[in-house]
Amino acid sequence: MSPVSPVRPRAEPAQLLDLAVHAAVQAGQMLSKGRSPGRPEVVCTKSSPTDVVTEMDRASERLIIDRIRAERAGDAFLGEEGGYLQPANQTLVRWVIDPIDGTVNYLYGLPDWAVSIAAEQSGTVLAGVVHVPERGELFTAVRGGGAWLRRDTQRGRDAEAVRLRCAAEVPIDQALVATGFGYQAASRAMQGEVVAALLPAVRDIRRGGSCAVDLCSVAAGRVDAYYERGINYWDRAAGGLIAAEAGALLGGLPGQPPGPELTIAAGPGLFEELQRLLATLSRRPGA
Ligand code: LIP
Repeated sequence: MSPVSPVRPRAEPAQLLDLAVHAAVQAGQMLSKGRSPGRPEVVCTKSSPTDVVTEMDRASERLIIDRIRAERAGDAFLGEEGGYLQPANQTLVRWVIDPIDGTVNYLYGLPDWAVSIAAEQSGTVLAGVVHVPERGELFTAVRGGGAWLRRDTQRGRDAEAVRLRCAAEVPIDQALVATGFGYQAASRAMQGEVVAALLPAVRDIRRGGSCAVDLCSVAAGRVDAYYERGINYWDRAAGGLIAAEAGALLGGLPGQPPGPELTIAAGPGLFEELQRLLATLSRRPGA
């Protein structure tokens, strides 16, 4: 007879968020202070020669995992840089970590990079934080509790949290749409064709360089929508919850959840129109 796995109680989302915030702020301080005046050393590349890993990506992921394990030894981790302990049991809490989302911005000294940490259980993200140290911004959400922004976190001040609401019912021709591009030349060529076809239909396009920051920008109404192909789960796990808790709809191709094929986030009204348009554009020959 196979052993029956013990039923674990549902983890407390507010406590998970608290731990995620502490780990993210600590990692953000290390990344900001530890950044050398020149460019950080690239230790290896992944999907293409421009898809880099710096020593700081690895140090950040190590710090976050060690910080969380010190309090929750039995949890599982999925980290962009190879974080370990895949769950044997779906009811474990799993931490989904992008130690630097927007690594190329970090490499060049541009401010839009983030530490992104989500906590999920049984496949549902319960809590998420996206910390943007160079802007002193901390975006947080727990499922069902709304999305929030606190500023000046780096300076240790307990700034008041502001509740976020995404823009709703924006007509597509008025929409400011953020997007991003993958690291492989062939997928960039396709992404270029899609964006060229979309550009005349919208207000304008933005390419910030971090999926996590883009999703928080949707949450804060700083852009009206975000879409991208080729996004990994660690890029969007925390930002996706924050956007959803701010009222955004998230999805992929029509009828699909967000995934590597397509990730879209936008307020009601715009989401449906953008999804239809992107589905048509990605069916075109060559796209
Ligand atoms: C990056 C994303 C960015 C996207 C890149 C890449 P990384 O993540 O956040 O928006 O366009 O393809 O996935 O590599 O900096 O963690």
